[in-house]
Amino acid sequence: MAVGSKAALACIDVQEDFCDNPDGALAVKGARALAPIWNELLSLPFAVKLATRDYHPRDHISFASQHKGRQPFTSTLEVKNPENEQDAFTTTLWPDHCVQGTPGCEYISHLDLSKLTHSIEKGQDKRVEMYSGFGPPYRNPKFGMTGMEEELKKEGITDLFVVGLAFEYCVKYTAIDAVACGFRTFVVEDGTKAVDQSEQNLAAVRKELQDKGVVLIILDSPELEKMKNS
Ligand code: VGL
Ligand code: ZN
Repeated sequence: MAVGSKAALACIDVQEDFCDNPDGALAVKGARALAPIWNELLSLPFAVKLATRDYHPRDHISFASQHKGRQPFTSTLEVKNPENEQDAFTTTLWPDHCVQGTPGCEYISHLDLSKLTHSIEKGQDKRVEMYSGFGPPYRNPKFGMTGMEEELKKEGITDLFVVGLAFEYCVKYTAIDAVACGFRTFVVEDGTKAVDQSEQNLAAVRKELQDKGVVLIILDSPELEKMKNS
């Protein structure tokens, strides 16, 4: 790592409902098998090791069950900024998942929780969807940010390594926001899995990340080798 840099690890939504075998409500194929990789990363000397978790109320707007005649995975919905209805984005509707107080909302038991320095909850406001650990995509005005940016900046973090679930939703939007916050941002590809694992989707997500300034690496990339030897 460059002189003067300080690195953080962000494990995104490593929760029962997003893991398979046994399958959670929104299981991502191959997710649970990544636990050794997440734990290996958690054992490295990152200055901050944070996890985020999706933490929805029962009646969250992103649940297809809340909208008559809508289907999970295929129906979409326009979600507005509660403070400016012109500021809106269209998103996919989901099966009920990560409901506060249910087992599906818990971090998976394979994750070495004792290594975490921070845990950030997101998606508690039933009116808005947020994929990024930093907050919803609204900027006009900003609404419902989680405080993750402030936490990382308070610790003097310059570089952020992102892993977790799911690649094209919460991992992607967290990484894109991290670049916008000024962090050098890496997604460790063998530490993430997508909902749609078609080669076409993966290629499109990789391209979008690279276009936005995110660096794609793997566990054996030199960026992490330096962490391992520090
Ligand atoms: C996520 C869909 C709905 C994620 C969260 O963690 O990627 N995906 N809520
Ligand atoms: Zn969610």
